[in-house]
Amino acid sequence: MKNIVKTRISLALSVAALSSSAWSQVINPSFETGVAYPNGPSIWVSGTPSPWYATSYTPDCYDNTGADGWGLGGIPAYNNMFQGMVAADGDRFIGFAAGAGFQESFKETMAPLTAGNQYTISAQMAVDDLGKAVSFGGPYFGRGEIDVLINGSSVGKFSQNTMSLTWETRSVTFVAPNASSYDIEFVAKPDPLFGHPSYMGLDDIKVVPEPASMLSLGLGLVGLVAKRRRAGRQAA
Ligand SMILES: [Ca+2]
Repeated sequence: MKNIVKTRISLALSVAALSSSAWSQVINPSFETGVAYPNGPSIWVSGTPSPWYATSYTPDCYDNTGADGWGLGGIPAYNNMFQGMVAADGDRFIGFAAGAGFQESFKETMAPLTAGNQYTISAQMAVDDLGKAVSFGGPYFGRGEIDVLINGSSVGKFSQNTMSLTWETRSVTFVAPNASSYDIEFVAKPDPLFGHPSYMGLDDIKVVPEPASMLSLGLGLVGLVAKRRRAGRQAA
């Protein structure tokens, strides 16, 4: 009897965890933990806190507190890029750019996915299109896109922002391939209409199973409980 109560409680907890919006396979999804700049903010080194790492050029870390990243004043060398931009979640976000001949990008290895299940990748995306940083690949007056890659293959793009300096939710859906591990990577792309250099912000990244996949996970748990119950009866 005790075991049945226990499994009922654990089932309830598991279902609660699955349905929570906090459920995500991404590690450090909002860039809030880890060291961004061991030697202080610099435009010459990547500001991606672990386990994130740059795969092309040097994405920038913004930290509204100014403790470890570019503060609310923005990046001085970039004419105060993202000045006054408050992180979508917590204190930090990443800014990265695409221009003539370069597309900044960064990546991490996520927690394992279930091959064949459908997942949604969502994030908060912003753009500083005020024409800054002429000397550093600018002027950035485009509204770019962000290419989303799983294990090196594009699974879709976060479409360009409709407003300046405003967080907007973007998402793409994909089916997890057969693999022993899963990398997620974001690649900055220039404005798709005009090719203008673009500098985007990204924060609050989530990779969550689609409801159909969650249902099959839930049914799996119910089956497990039934099995445990039968095993319990036989033992008793
Ligand atoms: Ca954040």
